[in-house]
Amino acid sequence: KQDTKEWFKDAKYGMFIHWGLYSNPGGIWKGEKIHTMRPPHIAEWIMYAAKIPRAEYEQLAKQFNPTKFDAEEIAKLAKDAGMKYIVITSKHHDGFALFDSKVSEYDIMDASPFKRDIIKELHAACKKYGLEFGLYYSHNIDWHDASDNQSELSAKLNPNISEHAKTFGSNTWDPSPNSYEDYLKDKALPQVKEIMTQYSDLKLLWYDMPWRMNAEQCYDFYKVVYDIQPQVLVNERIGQGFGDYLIPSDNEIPLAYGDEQKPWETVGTFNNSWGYNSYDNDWKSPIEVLYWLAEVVSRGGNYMLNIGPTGEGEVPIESVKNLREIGKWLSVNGEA
Ligand code: FUL
Repeated sequence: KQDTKEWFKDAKYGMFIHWGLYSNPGGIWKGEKIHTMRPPHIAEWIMYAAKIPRAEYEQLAKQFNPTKFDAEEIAKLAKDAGMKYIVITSKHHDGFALFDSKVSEYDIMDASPFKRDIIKELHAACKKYGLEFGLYYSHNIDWHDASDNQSELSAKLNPNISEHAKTFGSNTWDPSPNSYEDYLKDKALPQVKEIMTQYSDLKLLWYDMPWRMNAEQCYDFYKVVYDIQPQVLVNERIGQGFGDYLIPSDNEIPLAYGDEQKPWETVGTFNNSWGYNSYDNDWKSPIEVLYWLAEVVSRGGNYMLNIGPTGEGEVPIESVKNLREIGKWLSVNGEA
């Protein structure tokens, strides 16, 4: 992994993409702005925040037809912005896969009218534009298939745990009937195996929200990556200390962080949401983004800035405009 670490330390600036079924409602459910766990409201948590039953949320797949999606345009946008890599949500907490999965029918090929492997197209576009590629995969939280994410178990381990901490992030309103262990064995691990096998030369695997996972479970997610693509760096959010690189909290510039062995990366939103939020116009200006980039990079980290395409596959115009400005500035004033 040493070579990938060297590459990563030099890369400094990347693009994060949150895109999925939640991009269609864009933060609004049945006419109401949905408030997630803390304001400002992150639109990719809509299923959780509005407690949408699984069968009802599944209907969004039938409407997911992002015909304006153009992988090359996105890769070129990242390239022109001075970015060196892209990481996209192959599956977020809602459980829907943007890639061709044989393990689950809840994926872009079987459940949506779009029937184009988004990950494959973006992977190819990144290769074309000389960008490196990585994938986000929500291994623990899966509101569609992961039962209740071990909330009973965590209560047993820690009887004093608050109700909020016990269930936070779990589907308690309409949990899948299978067990959490079955979900890991039959969906999550096999899907990670699929993405590792289907997309070659990956650089990064971005896990998330490992709460309540034990060491054995986390180790399995490290191993499945290492066995197929040993060069891939796995992020800290795999859980239980198995990560190859560290991630501070979302949108955080840490004071002292990382070391020789473990580089780090701050992930940041362009407005306040990761997934497209139709009513959040609080966009970071080019100057603000450059401030974040300089603060993070001067402390030795990488900055991965997020875009959230709409349900139609368009990148919000403010992100496009600001990224282009930033790219111009970087090309004149030296790279990050
Ligand atoms: C968080 C997730 O819960 C958010 O939805 C988002 O993916 C962010 C990058 O990580 O912990």
